[in-house]
Amino acid sequence: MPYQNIEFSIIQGAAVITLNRPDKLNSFNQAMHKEVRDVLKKIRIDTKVRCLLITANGRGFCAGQDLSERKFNPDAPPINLGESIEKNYNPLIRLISSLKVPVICAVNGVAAGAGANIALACDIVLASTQASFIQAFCKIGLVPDSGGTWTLPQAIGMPRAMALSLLGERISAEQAEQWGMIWKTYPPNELYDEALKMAIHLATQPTIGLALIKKAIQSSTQNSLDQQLDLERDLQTLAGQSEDYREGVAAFIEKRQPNFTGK
Ligand code: LHQ
Repeated sequence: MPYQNIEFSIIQGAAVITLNRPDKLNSFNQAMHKEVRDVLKKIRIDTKVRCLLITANGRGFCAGQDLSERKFNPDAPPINLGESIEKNYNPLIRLISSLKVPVICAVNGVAAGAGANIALACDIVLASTQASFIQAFCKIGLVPDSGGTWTLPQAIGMPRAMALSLLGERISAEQAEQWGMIWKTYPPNELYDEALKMAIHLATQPTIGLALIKKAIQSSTQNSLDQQLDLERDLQTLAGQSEDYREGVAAFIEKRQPNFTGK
């Protein structure tokens, strides 16, 4: 199906979503939200997809909400932003974070407002050395959304999360890497190739095991050590029943490369 605001392809088991409104720094309007949601729902049930890569065209990654949709109209009642969050941003973040397959984000340029927090909702965040991150919300009187008040303190701790959110200062991708907010940076001309290579690699790995790893790591934020130990036991029980576990052990013993099928 052709899309107007994104590009979508599947390359060797890796789905690739490319935000494609470069003249607006890929900010989200209603139509783009709908297209991304639509694709994410398809990916969720497509067993051929074993990894997702999210990136964008042009010099920016995503400047958050398209503010031209939010122009103040003195004759109309104020827009209820909570409704927009409920309809668009929360489902988007829930869809991304509940995908079983690994989600890589390749941040090719500036990521501002919800754009920054959409990136942080992904499992592995890579960025161009020319990229930057801005919690821009405070500059227009808003609160960080798209999960940023949850992901950011977890990633970089309270003091940095608070200062970034209150000041709206731009931080470079290299700073974000040093702080542990993202995984790695690459020169701009290498980012996409490296991200795709990683996505295709993950698409050849034990997909059930990776899904269970995601569940374990995500659950750790709510669990005590005791609960987490129980969860690890239960997840390992499931992982041990996968065909890929058998294949992994067999390949090790036979000193050959494993051929994981994702089952
Ligand atoms: C844009 C945008 C944009 C439209 C650049 N919209 N056109 C959730 C729920 C409900 C409501 C509200 O919000 C949210 C979540 C949010 O995301 S709130 C935060 C919204 N985002 C921002 O406040 C960031 C606004 N953008 C910027 O501060 C700058 O554009 C950054 C720092 C991202 C980049 O600066 P520059 O590199 O200097 O680029 P630029 O400002 O010149 O932008 C390039 C073009 O993109 C320009 O259009 P033009 O026609 O003049 O070339 C901008 O108007 C357009 N653009 N962001 N969010």
